[in-house]
Amino acid sequence: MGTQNTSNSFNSAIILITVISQLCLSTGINVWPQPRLMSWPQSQATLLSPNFIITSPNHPYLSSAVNRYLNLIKTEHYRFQLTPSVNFTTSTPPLLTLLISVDQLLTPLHHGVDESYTLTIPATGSTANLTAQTVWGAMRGLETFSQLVWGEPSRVAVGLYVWDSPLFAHRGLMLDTSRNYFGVDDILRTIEAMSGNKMNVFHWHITDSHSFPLVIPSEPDLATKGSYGPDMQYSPDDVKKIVEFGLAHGVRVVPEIDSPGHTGSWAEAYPEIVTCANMFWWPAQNEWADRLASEPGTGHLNPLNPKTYQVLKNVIRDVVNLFPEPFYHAGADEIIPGCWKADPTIQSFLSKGGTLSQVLENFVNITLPFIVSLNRTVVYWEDVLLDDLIKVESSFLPPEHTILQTWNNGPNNTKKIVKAGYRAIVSSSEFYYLDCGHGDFLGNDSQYDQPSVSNIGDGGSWCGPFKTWQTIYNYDITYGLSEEEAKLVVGGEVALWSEQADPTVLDARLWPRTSAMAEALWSGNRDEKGNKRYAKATDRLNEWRYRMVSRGIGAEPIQPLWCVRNPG
Ligand code: CP6
Repeated sequence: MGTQNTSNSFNSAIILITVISQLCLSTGINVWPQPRLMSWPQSQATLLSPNFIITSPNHPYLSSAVNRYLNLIKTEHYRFQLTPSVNFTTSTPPLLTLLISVDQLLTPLHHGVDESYTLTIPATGSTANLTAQTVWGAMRGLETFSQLVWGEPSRVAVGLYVWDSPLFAHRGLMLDTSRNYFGVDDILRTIEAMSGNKMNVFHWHITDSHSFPLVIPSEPDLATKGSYGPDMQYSPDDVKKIVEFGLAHGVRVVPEIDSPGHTGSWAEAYPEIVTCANMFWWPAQNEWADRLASEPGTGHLNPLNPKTYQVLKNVIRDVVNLFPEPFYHAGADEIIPGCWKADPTIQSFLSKGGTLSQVLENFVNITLPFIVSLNRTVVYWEDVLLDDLIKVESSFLPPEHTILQTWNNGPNNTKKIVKAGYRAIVSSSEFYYLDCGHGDFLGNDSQYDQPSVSNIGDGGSWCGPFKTWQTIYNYDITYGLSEEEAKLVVGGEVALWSEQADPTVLDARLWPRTSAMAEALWSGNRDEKGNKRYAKATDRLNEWRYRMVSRGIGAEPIQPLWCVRNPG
């Protein structure tokens, strides 16, 4: 939240330079996401010296980023589609050095960390300067610099000034690795693409009802019995590799172990702690409330069984040890009344006057303080506050320090969350769910078959309509909020639920649509006049998509090749 406001001393400079930069935007230097402030008055470029170097303070993650970008800059030779108005000159000396300085070398990568940077590439002289408060800001600046280099031999924009800082602190991508398995290399490639888009949170929805792919050292049976197989598990070493790779790219890895719902896979090891795991609603489809997710017996942990907490606390403790990140996502989405009601111990609790809301409350009151005692900030899905199926009888509230991730009912639920005083992460399914587009998994199309099932995220359909990049780009995650309320929106996340996605389609499902959110959350989706800028962003996004492809990301095309061959 500390990154949301531009400091006052900058304001007059910003107004001045914004005026200049408006004139520059059409000159064809394409950075994605667009910096907050970029001035390039002469549209000038020079050669990048073949001996080009980057100097930086010594820091394990920054130094690895420097090496990576140096390699990229020297080998990419990306053919930028610059308009002929660029003044390419060999009379100025080639650019020889990028000098990085960082004020606070020790600041860790946490929520709200300062990611601002300033990049100056003088019109004459051979040294460019990148300054940042933190190494994480320096990484963002390195990315911008890399996008200012193109061609063979390499050219670089000069006479250029950038000041940049994100509008929203939390810019995330959620990947579900339970419905289908993704290899470690797929996850690393995704994190790499995220950092290119200046995104900073990989929300890893690790487990769900379909499979339990994470090896928990103190509960090994969960993965041995609950994963899709020995070759479809994440070992502690795999996790370490992913977490370290994230840090080297300025991307936090936030683990989610979904519970108490979405835990059918836990029953392979511990059938006694899971309710309704063998209750297949498909194709029976009795109660519409049982149809919240396409699952083979959705399975819920039984909050009234002490054994549940023995296992779950072991899981939480090990996950906290594996993931240094201070956020812990505890799930709590889509609790199905019928699933808990199927259990005899819960039935007897209810027959004595207990309520399902109390069952949930019991679960939260035991697990939440435990997670907090391990120094973690807890993130839940919005359901823990807003679910009106389970909470009909009471108004149980999660504590105020929790962060709630909204996924239903667009701006309305965001408003409910922040009005109640909670911080919100926005993943509205109508805008940010990337999985949809292939009809539902039952072989029919519920859009036509079950028009009455309308409270599911996508307006009654499991999947669809497809979210175009423009839909994603144009979404205002603080729509309808007061200024005070908007401050509680820490950012957003696109989500890829993987019922119909696996590594064969991963990159194309994610990119470049995720880039659309990345820019909207970094520098906004409007131009200087306050108009939506998606039409103007099209060519820039198209070009960024080609650059991602050249970096090994299988991003799908948004235009025919003709468009870059015939630039306007
Ligand atoms: N799995 C889990 C899911 C979904 C959610 N949680 C989901 C619900 C509706 C749609 C897409 C995905 N498959 N664990 C909701 C947070 Cl449209």
